[in-house]
Amino acid sequence: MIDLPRHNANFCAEHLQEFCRRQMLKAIDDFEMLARGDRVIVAVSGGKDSLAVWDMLVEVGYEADGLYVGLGIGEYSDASGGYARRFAEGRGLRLTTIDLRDEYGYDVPTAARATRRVPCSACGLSKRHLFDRAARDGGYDAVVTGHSLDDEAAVLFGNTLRWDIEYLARQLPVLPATNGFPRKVKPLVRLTERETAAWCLVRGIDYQVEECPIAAGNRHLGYKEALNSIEKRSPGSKAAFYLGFIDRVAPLLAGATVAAAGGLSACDVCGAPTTGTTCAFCRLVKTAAAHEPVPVELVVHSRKGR
Ligand code: Q46
Ligand code: ZN
Repeated sequence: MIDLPRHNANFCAEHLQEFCRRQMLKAIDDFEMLARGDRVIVAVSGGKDSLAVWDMLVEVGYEADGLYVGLGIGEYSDASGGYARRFAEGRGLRLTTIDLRDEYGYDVPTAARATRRVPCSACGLSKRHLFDRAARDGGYDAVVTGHSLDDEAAVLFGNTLRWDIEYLARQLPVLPATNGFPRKVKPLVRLTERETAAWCLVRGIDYQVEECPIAAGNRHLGYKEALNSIEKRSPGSKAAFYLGFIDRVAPLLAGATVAAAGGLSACDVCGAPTTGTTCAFCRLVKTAAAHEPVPVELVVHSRKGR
């Protein structure tokens, strides 16, 4: 039996699966994420959320392939790739792996140091670019990510604390395809991490339990903890906060994003759409690949020292 206080219910394994599937399908329908027959590529990290969304999509009949990006974050990345591979092999699913060090000559700690970006910014830029490109090259209809209700509520909390209207306006569960960028969808926004962990448990999915060492102590985790303590006292708060925002506030912000620049052209190195001559990813690769490798410990320690 799995206890889900926000629904005031206990679920057996079978009902838990039915509940998770229903929540995912409701999100897909309500937010018009996918049409029947869409082919999707899932951004797989080896953690519970991305493996759960891949499993659920396949289970309800979508053609879903996976893409894992080896970020070079020490043992964490080595282990994460193993979980992704074993999951795909065990279920006969197609997983593509791109290793940043092998294919582009850098890793996330080195990119962070070389470009003086915070590691998550170098990491996010790399992943976004590679997922977008895989979707374009493979003719996929959408990129799927495993963002859960906890993730989205935590990001919303941070954006609200800063009243960052630009980010708030773009914090949607589905971003339509524009200017050569693929559609991006988050089918798990109605499910909590606890629920996706329960899904993995009942489905026999082994996943990376460790957090990325670079995330330790960051603001995002702090927001999650704050929301968890609110949720503990008032079950259902997280869903009310996030889904209420999407339902009632996001439509009011619809005009608040700076319209995507009209003048996009093809990157002179990789051909991806960009506002400049060379896209941000190709500029990052050039700088990071020329830098001597930086061990992850150096990046983690220097962040903690701040
Ligand atoms: S962005 Fe940052 Fe994550 Fe990349 S460096 Fe680790 S915590 S893995 S989703
Ligand atoms: Zn480029």
